[in-house]
Parts: sequence; structure tokens; C-alpha cells
Amino acid sequence: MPHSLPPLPYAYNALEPYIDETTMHLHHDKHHQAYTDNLNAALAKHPEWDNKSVEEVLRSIGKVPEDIRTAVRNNGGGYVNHDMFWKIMAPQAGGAPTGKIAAAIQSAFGDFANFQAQFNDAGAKRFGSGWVWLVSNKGKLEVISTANQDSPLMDGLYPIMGNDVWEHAYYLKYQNRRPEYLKAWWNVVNWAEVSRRFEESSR
Ligand code: MN3
Repeated sequence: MPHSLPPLPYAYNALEPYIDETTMHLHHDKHHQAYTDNLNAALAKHPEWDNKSVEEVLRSIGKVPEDIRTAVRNNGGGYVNHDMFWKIMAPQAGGAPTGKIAAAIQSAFGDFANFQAQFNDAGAKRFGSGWVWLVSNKGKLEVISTANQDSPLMDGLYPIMGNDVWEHAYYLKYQNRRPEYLKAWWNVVNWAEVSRRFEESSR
């Protein structure tokens, strides 16, 4: 199998009280595992796509054979979105960013609080399942949201950070209160990794 489930980089209870242990088990061990298995199953039909990174495959989603394109879009998206998601969170994290990413956010959104408000608003308004993102659009920072597991990579955008607003990400603890989850999530944002992705986006 070309792609494997990346291990969670911290303990399942490490993001408590903001994200509960049971949610982390289900989210990583069941949901992310299923995206991984379904991606591998789809790619097995066209092994010439196996040796590319999933990011590369998504960037050229229009060239993926039609009989597996929807499966790759959904499960390849789910694979890379969650791979990023675990890494951009950490215990004893949160707070405000520093350095180049902080300056870029300030320049694009006025200040950090305004950026957070735009991000939370876009996440709350995403109807049904999806993601809210900070992306680089050829160097310009923008807040967007996508449906389902669609990755910004498919639109030529670079996902610097994103929050999962599928109900599976928050329902056990927050039930229907998605805005409360979005607000609490900032306490686990790993700015070191987000900064690294920001630097990567500008290369
Ligand atoms: Mn998810």
C-alpha cells in the first residue's frame, strides 16, 4: 500500500480539554484510516499514480483517470487534510503567532483578532461538512472554506492552516455548537508548524 496512516504526533488526550480523547481516537484511528484505505484502494486501479505524493496528485486532480477521480478527490483530500491537521495542533500551544507569519497576517487582515474573526466566521458559515482555511493564493493570504474533503491544492492554492468543521471533529464535546469549537480550537494551534508551512508556501 503506497500511503499509510501517519501516527498522531502526541497522546490522544494531549489536546484536552479543547479536543477530547474519544474524538481524537475516532477521528484519527477510524476516519483518517478510512480515507487512507479508500485512497489506496482507488490508486490500486491506476498504479502509475502511486509513486507521486498525495499533494502532487491533488494538484493535478483533473488529470486523474475519471473512474477514480471522485474517490481520489474525497479520500486523497481527506488524507492530506488530516495529515496537516494533526501537525498544526499541539498541546501547550495556542496564543498569537510571531515572526514572519504574524507580520503577514497583520498585513493581510489588519490584526490577529480580525483574522481569527474572519476564520471563525467562514468556518461557522460552511454549510454541512468541510474545512476553513488560511491559504496562500500566489503569495496573498486569504481565508476560504471548502466543502467535504476538498483541498485548496486542487485550486492551485497552498493550505497554510485549516480547521476541520465536519461534525465528527467536534460533535461529542460541542454537539451543535460549532462556533464554540472554532473559538476553543485556537488554544491548540501549533504556530511553529503553521509558520513552517507559511515559509514553504512562499518557496
Ligand atoms: Mn475530519
